[in-house]
Parts: sequence; C-alpha cells; structure tokens
Amino acid sequence: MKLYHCQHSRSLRVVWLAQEMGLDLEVHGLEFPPRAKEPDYFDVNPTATIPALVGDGVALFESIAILEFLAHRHGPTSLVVSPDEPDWPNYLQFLHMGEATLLPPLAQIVRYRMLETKERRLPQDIFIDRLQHVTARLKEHEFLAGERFTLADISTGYALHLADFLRLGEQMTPEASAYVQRMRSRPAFQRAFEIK
Ligand SMILES: N[C@@H](CCC(=O)N[C@@H](CS)C(=O)NCC(=O)O)C(=O)O
Repeated sequence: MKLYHCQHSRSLRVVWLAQEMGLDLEVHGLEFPPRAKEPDYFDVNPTATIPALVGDGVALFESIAILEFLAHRHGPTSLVVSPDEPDWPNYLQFLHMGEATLLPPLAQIVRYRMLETKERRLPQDIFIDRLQHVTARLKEHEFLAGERFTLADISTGYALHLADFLRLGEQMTPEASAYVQRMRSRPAFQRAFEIK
C-alpha cells in the first residue's frame, strides 16, 4: 500500500509502525504543506492532510485509524492491547490522547510558529498542562499501557517527539523528556525518521 508522508508530520507514526512490524509500505514523500505545495494531492485526500494510506480498495486519512488498520490487518501483534487485558482502557486512552488531546495545541504551534508570521505566535501552555497526565503515568511505568511498547506509545510518543522538535523540551518534566529519548532510541523509530 502507498503511504503519503511528510517528514515531521503525523505520518511519522505510520512509518514508525511499519518499521516496528517490518511492513513493506511504499512511502511517497510530499512537500509540506501539501495543501499549498502539492495541488494534485487533493485527488488522493480531499482534506489534503497527511498521512494518507491508499491501496487494496482502502483510503484512510486519520493517523490513528491507520495504525489500528495496519496492526490488525497484519497482526496479531503485541503492539495492540486486547480487551481481555487489564490495561486495555488505559491503552485506549493514550492511543487516542496522542492525537485528540495533545496534537491540537502543537498543530497550532506549527501553524503560528512555522507557517504564520512571528507576530502571530500562540502560547504553548495548554500543551504543557496536558502533559501532566502523561507524566503521572511515566512516574510509575516505562510504557504508557500494557507494560510493553504498544500503539499507545506510537501515538503519544510521536506527540512528545514533535513537542521536543518544536523546542518545548525545556518545559517538559524529566519523565516526559526521558520518555522522548527512549522512544527516539528505538531502532524502528530511527529508521522511520530517516525515511523521506
Ligand atoms: N487527525 C488527522 C490530522 C491530520 C493533519 O492535520 N495532518 C497535518 C500534518 S501532521 C497536516 O496535514 N497539516 C496541513 C494542513 O492541514 O493543510 C490525523 O491524525 O491524521
């Protein structure tokens, strides 16, 4: 299947999963933002957002849905916490928190720091406040759910990686910073990060 990717975008989650699972995805790199720089991309994804996974009669444009789709289609895999495991609710929480709660303020930072003029920057405090829940978990556990590396780490780990890339690292707790480093030290993450 073909994955549309921009290096620092949410499609890194999907490239990362493919590396973790050894999946053979065809990665098609685009210039960011495709809405402005890749007009043909509207024919692939009408929202022009990244990522998009297309092929085998499937077209998906939500990064977490793509993670679940690939993990289940090519599973079983330990990257999924199943409903009969005690930590399943916690897994679901972090799987979705990474996108639904943590990414929106970061996306605003991308917009106002990188795409808009300097005068239009927004404060980053919301994101740092929201990290408290992640930090509380990391004080007691190495991973976010299931006591092992799972999709929840790809979802929320990517959010923390992006925050650090946007120079919010100094405002993060020591637990969150150490977690980012642990995630980045994974060979699959490093391979994924080199793919353009
Ligand atoms: N909820 C979607 C959000 C997709 C999204 O907004 N992607 C960003 C890149 S990380 C994007 O394409 N932004 C450019 C734009 O909106 O034009 C997902 O998880 O895939």
